[in-house]
Amino acid sequence: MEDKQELPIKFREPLYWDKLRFLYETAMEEVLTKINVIHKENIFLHKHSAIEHITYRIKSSKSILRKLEHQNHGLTLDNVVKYIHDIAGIRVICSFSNEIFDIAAALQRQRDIRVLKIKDYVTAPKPNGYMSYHMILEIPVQLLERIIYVKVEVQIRTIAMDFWASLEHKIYYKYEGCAPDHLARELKECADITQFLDRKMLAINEEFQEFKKDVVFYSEETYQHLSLEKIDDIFVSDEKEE
Ligand code: 0O2
Repeated sequence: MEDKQELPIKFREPLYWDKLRFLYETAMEEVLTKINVIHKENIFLHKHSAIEHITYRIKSSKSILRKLEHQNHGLTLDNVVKYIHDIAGIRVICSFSNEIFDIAAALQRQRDIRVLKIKDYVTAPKPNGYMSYHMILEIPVQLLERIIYVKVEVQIRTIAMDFWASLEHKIYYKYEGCAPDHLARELKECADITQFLDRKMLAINEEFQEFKKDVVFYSEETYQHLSLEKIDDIFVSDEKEE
């Protein structure tokens, strides 16, 4: 493995990191705008959005280099772009577990988004109990002279899943990955409780939705009666090719 001291001098130049940061930040903003549109349309239609809140960050150069080293890749700019998929990272926190898939599907339907990889730790949680839905997306960024495709990682999870993951991450960081066995077991127990809580909340919500059916803001009938969908038809529309 290359030593950090042997990094090509240009790679150590702060302007290279600034350029990368600009590209990833721009791509992240594009995806954030799309998520915001999904959020607002949901509020308009249902007076409720699946999205509780959103966090986002750009990975620091130190973390990028650590990850490359960990993956046994040479410390080059090409490898950063090729192998580090989460330089731009967005976390979408949902109310209920079923809504995770609604948001993922809404993003997948976007015409200009390419889905490179999906890791569904919601349907199949990790052995330690981690649950989250991960998508590596690629989004076009229109520069002055050309269009480039930049990767953005989107993690979608419930409040309960996020609570567990944040604390587990902190504990494992504290122990630098060498937490005693009984802690791993207890964390797994907490993950099971989290899963139980999500299921229970989902069941309560489903019962509530059934009860609320007749008083939704824009029921299917109201929507059709007022021909609100016709407003969309006034605009030029473009469907994603399958
Ligand atoms: P950090 O420091 O949080 O950014 P890939 O991206 O597919 O090449 P990777 O990164 O293993 O490989 O993908 P994966 O499994 O989708 O994990 C991506 C991120 O999810 C991790 O980033 C963590 O943030 C989070 N994650 C994955 N597994 C766990 C887990 O068991 N516990 C917690 N708390 N978070 C997890 P990083 O870069 O590993 O770490």
